[in-house]
Amino acid sequence: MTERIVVDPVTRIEGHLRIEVDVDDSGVIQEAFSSGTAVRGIELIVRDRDPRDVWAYVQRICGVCTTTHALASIRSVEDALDIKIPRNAHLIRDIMNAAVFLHDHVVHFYHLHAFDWIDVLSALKADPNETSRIAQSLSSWPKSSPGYFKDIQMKVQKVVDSGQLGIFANGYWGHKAYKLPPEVNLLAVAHYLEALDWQKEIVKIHTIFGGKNPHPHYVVGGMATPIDVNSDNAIHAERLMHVSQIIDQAVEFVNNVYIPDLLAIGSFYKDWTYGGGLNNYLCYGDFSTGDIRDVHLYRFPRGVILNGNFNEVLDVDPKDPEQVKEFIDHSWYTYDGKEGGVGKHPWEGETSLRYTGPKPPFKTLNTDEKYSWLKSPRWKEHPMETGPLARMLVGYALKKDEFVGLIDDTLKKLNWPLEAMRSALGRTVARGLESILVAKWMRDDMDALLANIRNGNQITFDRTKWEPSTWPKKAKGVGWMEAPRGALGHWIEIEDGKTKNYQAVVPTTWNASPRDHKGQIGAYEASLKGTPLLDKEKPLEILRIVHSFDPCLACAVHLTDLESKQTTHIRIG
Ligand code: NFE
Ligand code: MG
Repeated sequence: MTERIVVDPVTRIEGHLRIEVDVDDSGVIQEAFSSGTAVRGIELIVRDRDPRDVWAYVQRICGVCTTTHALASIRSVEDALDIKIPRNAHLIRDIMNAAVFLHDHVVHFYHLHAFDWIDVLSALKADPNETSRIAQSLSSWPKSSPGYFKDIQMKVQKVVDSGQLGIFANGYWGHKAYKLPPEVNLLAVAHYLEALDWQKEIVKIHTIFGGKNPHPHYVVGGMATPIDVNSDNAIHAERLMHVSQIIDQAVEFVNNVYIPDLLAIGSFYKDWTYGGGLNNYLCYGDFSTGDIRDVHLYRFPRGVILNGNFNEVLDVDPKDPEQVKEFIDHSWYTYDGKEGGVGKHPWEGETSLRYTGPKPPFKTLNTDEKYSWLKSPRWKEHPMETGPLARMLVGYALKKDEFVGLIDDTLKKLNWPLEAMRSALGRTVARGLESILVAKWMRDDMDALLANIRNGNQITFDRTKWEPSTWPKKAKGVGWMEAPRGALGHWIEIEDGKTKNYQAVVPTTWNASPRDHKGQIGAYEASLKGTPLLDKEKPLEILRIVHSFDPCLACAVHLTDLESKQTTHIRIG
């Protein structure tokens, strides 16, 4: 006998995600189903628009990865039209992308994922002297006195005494799956609050280089923000120093707060190795030290690991019509008016809402048929996991020094074999480890930018191919990148200066995808199978595993219904 458990909506994510699982009598998950339940989005409304404007529309796919869709979009147009951007523009774009990574990863760890591991109410029982001792043994971060932690404890006590838990409401406090001693819970709660302050600083990099956050400005051909160290009408020396300072603070926060916390918390949970999933990993690669089209210069390397075979990293080509395809057999779409059976490469892709069968609302998902607004992207017809774990493992399998050093060192600290990385906690650890790398690269890129400027090169934009009269009649391009949640691609077809077709295949679409034409499950679904739930009424383990991917359903479902039919009804409360 199995019982169906429904978690809807999954909170502390972006967008609308529903998870259904079948558990057996002993509480072990036998089957899992992942569904994006709200339609929104963008792919259709950019049709016929000027390709130079598309970034501004598609950037609105998401307000969490606040810049990634803009960057993927301008890269797709620049690829189609063979536009080379100035070196400074490339550096600024990478610094801005690095800022998104660090912002996302820190916010995810402390504000979205932490409460799957940390019991806030237990922090009230902590001895602040002991918390202080632990904090000082972990790092040199200055806020670590007993008085500081006592104040935090009183703050939390006040919230609890008020009877309104606010940001701490509805947690599974007291759940048996929580393992941290009260003192470590208090440390983590203190850093939860500090990280709230920190995250508003790092986004200033976007406000300086892109004018605002979220949704900073980009431009096809470079960056929209001019640099002139001596002018108040451009990014001048003082602003550049401000960015530089924020980068130093970011490096410090990652190395002295985030990573020590991650490893301290991880050490209490290292035996909980559920949540692994597919064992297939996909990376497009990014953060080139040279031209963005030179894949060999990527600091996040490109490649696929299939069936956990670390001895071979397979080549990936987003332009190959046989590699990346999206299937819709279990998605509320049609292809050429049909229900599925074929996959479409994004250049031939179709976003059609003509499916007339049952859609939300529903009691439980009709999982034999269609059950999600997400399509099912596949690489050579294999389901893939994408994101921090994929990036760290592909770098490791390719024996890149930076990756091998970090992973081996961490495995030693946790007394883990490599296989243990294939877990929810491993995914969370990988996200922290890549933050160390990204923070370092951000510093290096800023130093390179400052050196260029010192040498008199302030150019950030090249208008050689700005005018559509210089473009070919027809062109196709792909903008690929690594976004915080994984491999992101935008495919554009341009004709007569207009956008003819546009498709985005997004990290969360890979990870949260439903079953495909062969019945193969997606990464979330695979990661949940086999996990025991301690309390079916409070399925903390489901949240722990699904959150380890940092879901963004806003990104994953990014189309629009032009007929404005009601497709879903959401009741809050
Ligand atoms: Ni809406 Fe996104 C990232 C992109 S999602 S957050 O990272 O691209 O899957
Ligand atoms: Mg799409």
